[in-house]
Amino acid sequence: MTDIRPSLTLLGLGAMGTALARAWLAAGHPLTVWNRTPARAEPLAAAGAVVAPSAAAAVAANRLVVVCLLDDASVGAALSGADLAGRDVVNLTTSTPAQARARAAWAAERGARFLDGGIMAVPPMIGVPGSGAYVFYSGPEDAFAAHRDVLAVPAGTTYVGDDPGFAALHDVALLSGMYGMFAGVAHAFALIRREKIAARSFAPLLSGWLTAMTASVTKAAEQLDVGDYTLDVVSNLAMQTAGVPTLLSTAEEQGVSPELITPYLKLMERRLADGHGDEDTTGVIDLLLR
Ligand code: FVH
Repeated sequence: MTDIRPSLTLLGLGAMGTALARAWLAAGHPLTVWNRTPARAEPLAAAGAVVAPSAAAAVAANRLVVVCLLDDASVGAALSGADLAGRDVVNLTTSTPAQARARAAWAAERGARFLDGGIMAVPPMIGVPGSGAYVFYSGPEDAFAAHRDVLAVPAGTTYVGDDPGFAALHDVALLSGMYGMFAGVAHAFALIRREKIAARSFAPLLSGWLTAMTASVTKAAEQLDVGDYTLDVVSNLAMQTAGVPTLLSTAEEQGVSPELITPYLKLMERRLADGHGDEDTTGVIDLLLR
């Protein structure tokens, strides 16, 4: 029987690149790989990958070239000697939106179509059905459509538009939201840390509360899109800001630095001082825009 699974090239065999490679190999895709340090390719050769002697040779092997390297500079270094004409380059290396746009223009000058990707997963989630792993893609829609099925093998795909910077922007926006949540979680655990409260008994209360509060994401979006930050407000900014001294005094009593939560609380106070006490906390977003 003829194998009709499309072949592809993968540059970069770090933790993520190796996980991607294993997923494509397991699904039966002929795969050519290259890595700056050749020893990292050996286990993949044993699993059926063709190991190219150079990045240029790997690029020459297939129309679809997936790149998963450390950063944008390493992408430039790896691809500098390759002929990209007629190639579809899919860059899963974490970049800023500006780097992705510049890299797309750079690839276009060399005759390639360019999709940028932002991976929302860690390596153990790759190629695992139901893990929740997915990748944001942006760039030319026809290029995405041409390779959607191959790209969907290691993780789900979410196309976010033809602007090549959008995948990176969505990726970094979600990660930023995550770190904001991690900051709140760290502060909450610090508050109980010196008491006779087991972290593992507190954890379900905290995660349950945070899960319930995620409804605020949808409401804030509605308020932003409508342009009315008083829309469906339940606990307005004036009411919420009245609780700031209690939050700060409790941190003081517990011997906990407020440094993680103070920036947000100060923005709430500024927005209130600007006369927006009847709004939701959504108005804080306007204070962040330079
Ligand atoms: N690992 C993760 O949890 C995250 C999940 C979300 C997405 N990220 C991004 O994926 C990119 C690759 O990450 P990684 O985990 O594979 O990273 P490393 O294991 O550190 O491997 C780095 C690879 O990059 C190669 N490399 C570095 N510098 C150069 C260069 N100047 N020229 C060519 N290749 C270079 C490195 O090669 P070597 O050190 O083995 O020779 C690895 O192949 C990344 O953007 C994450 O942000 C992963």
